[in-house]
Amino acid sequence: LSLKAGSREGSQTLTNCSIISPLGPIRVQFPKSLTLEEVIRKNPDVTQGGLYKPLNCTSRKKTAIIIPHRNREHHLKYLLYNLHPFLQLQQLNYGIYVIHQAGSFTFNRAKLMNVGFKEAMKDDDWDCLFFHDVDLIPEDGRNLYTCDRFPKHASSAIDKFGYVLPYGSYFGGVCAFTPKQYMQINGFPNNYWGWGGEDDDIGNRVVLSGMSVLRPSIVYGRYKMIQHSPDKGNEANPERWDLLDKTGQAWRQDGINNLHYKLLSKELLPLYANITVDIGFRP
Ligand code: BGN
Repeated sequence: LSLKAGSREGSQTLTNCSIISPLGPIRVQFPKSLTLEEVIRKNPDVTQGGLYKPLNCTSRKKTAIIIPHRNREHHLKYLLYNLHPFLQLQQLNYGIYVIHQAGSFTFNRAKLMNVGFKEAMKDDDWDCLFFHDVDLIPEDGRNLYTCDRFPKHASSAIDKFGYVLPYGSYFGGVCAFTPKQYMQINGFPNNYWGWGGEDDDIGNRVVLSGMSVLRPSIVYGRYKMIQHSPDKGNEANPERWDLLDKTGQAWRQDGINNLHYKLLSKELLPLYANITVDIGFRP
């Protein structure tokens, strides 16, 4: 269906987008000798900084994808290869941000997400932010990368966990917030250094701030995880149980309201905005 209200793009009047392409299961591919140049070539309508908007209609949805990253170029290439066409089929306005942690101090996934939120919101008033692990590839086009009434946990069925939730409150992998929902939970914690627990903390924040978690069905929320050995510099965090015990007291003090970082560079690459940041280290 096409809606009455059009918008002007140059001299052309465009109608609002409605999903016409049949969305469904996707055969995720990992071509052996894939190069980034090839991904660029396959996405001619993506502009500098990894931005895209539908050519023939006006999308009312604007989604930023935030990907925390360090030393996973190989995964990033396959994610971009699969994610760009996935988002284009959904006819979204979108932008992809890769937030790269500089240096070799312990990795901090949640703090990088906070940086991504801050930096993305400087560029545009995104309706929705998807916080996305670099090694997860969505397998069904009906897993819409748009926001809802409550925060969304999109990766409800990852192959590594047998395509079901590993436990009921699992909030890891891919999740989505409107800016308002993000501010309501005070963003993500800044003090989880290393692997584990930060996603549980974020899930707790959603509930503590009076919201619930929405999830796509396990038919739509399917993801393939790219196999990898544990990262150097992202060892399991021995403090995670203690931190998780304290989320109830800590979430209002630690989050987007006390975020400090040093922006080292922001480059608009053909497939994504590359943000390199010094986020410090575990005190
Ligand atoms: C959990 C981790 C999550 C991780 C999932 C799936 C913790 C906190 C202590 C209970 N949580 O156990 O961070 O995403 O496993 O791997 O370790």
